[in-house]
Amino acid sequence: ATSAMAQFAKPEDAVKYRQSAFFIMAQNFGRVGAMAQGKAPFDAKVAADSAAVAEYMSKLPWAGFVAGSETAGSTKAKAEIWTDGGKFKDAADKMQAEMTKLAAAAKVGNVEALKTAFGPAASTCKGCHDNFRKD
Ligand code: ASC
Repeated sequence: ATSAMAQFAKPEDAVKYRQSAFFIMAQNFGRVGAMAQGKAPFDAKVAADSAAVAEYMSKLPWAGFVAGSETAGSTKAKAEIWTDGGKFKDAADKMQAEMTKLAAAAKVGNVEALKTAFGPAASTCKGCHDNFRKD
C-alpha cells in the first residue's frame, strides 16, 4: 500500500473519500432495494440508473484505504482491513461483482430480475460490515 500522503492531502481526506463513495453507493443501492422489496413502486428507469451509479461507485472506495488512514477522522474501519488485506480484497471484489450483476439485472426492466440480484448484493454489503466495520 502507498502512503496516504501520495494520493490525499491528509489521512482524514482518505477516510472522507471512501466514506463518500460508500454513501453515494448506499443511497443508490437503497433506492434499488426499496423497489426490489416492494417498498417503493417499480420504476425501470430509476432502477437502471440507480443500479448503474451503485455499480460505478462500488469501484471507488478502495483507493481510500491507504496506509496511514487506519484510525483517521471518523473512520469505522477495523484494523483487519490492513492486517488481513487479502480477505478484505476478496470481499471487495465479490461486492463489485454483485453490483455488476445488479446493474445488468436492472437493465432487463422487470422487477423479478431485480429481486433475484438484490439479495446476493445486499449480502456482500452486510458481510463486509460484519467483518471489517466497527458498529
Ligand atoms: C443497503 C445499505 C447497506 C446494505 C445492507 C444489506 O441498502 O445501505 O449497507 O443495504 O444493509 O444488508
